[in-house]
Amino acid sequence: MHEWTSDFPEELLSRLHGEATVGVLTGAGISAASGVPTFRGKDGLWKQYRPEELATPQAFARDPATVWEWYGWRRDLIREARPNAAHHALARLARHVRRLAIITQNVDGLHQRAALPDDVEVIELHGSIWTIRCTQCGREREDRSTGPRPPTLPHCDCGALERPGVVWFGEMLPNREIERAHRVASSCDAFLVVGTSSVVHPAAGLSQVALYSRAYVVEFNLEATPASGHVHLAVAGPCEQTLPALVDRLGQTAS
Ligand code: BV8
Ligand code: ZN
Repeated sequence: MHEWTSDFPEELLSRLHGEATVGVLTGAGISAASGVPTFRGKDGLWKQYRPEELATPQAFARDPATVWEWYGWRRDLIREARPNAAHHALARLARHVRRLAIITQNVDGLHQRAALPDDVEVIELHGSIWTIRCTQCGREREDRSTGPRPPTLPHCDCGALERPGVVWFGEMLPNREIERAHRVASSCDAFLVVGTSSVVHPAAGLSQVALYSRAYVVEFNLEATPASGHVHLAVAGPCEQTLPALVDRLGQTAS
């Protein structure tokens, strides 16, 4: 069902036509070239912690200061980061097709900073690092400051401790976002899976939703993942190179 390739077969190019609806699922690999560490790559560690140990409600209940310190460290990295050629390639791809929707597991907001056309929908499955949520009353607020710094932790007007407005392991994804993501995956002509290890559910299940809904599914990654076995095509290489190459190729066929 798939072969690693460095070229783009007609079957893919023909699916990315002017009337096509395209869904894209992105993961940490699309922001790697912007200097934002991936979760499971070699640079995925922070101090002696693995993300899975920090991105949980239990870790926050046990040691909110350490979890806030990790998010403050990531905020600083992300604030300095710029969208890379992969983010910009998706913005360019939107101009070749009728509708493009981006479903991202990333909380860095880099897609929205890549000059996307207004009609491109970005669905943040796991929330945003710039949102802060009250642990009691649930009030959410945008906060782009240098972030709470231990030992002073943010508290809501109601007096309760505030947490990062993201989805942690063991937590349900927001209904609205997962329903919108399912709608995109089940109604698109082509579904691109970019820079994700496809191990975290329910996001990782979206490529199969697309497949069962007869979309042409393409994976862009450096290496094989659990999704590789069921995609139509796997494009090997750094997505900051392969995605721009795909859009350049579309430009050639369009002219
Ligand atoms: C849920 C927080 C219902 C925000 C994240 C047992 C108990 C409890 C739950 C579970 C369980 N078993 C399974 C589960 C479900 C669990 C899960 O899937 N666990 C996995 C690890 C087995 N899922 C959940 O808990 C979800 N909620 O299911 O609720 C429920 C409730 C209770 C009990 C059961 C079920 C919530 C999942 C959300 C977790 N929050 N982030 C934050 O701080 O960021 S997930 C975290 O992983 C990030 O969001 C990240 O985006 C996501 C996925 O990782 P990737 O994005 O794929 O990044 P990764 O580093 O893994 O891979 C990078 C890839 O890019 C690699 O493939 C690499 O090769 C590639 N790459 C690198 N550079 C490039 C590149 N590719 C191309 N070009 C490059 N240049
Ligand atoms: Zn509150």
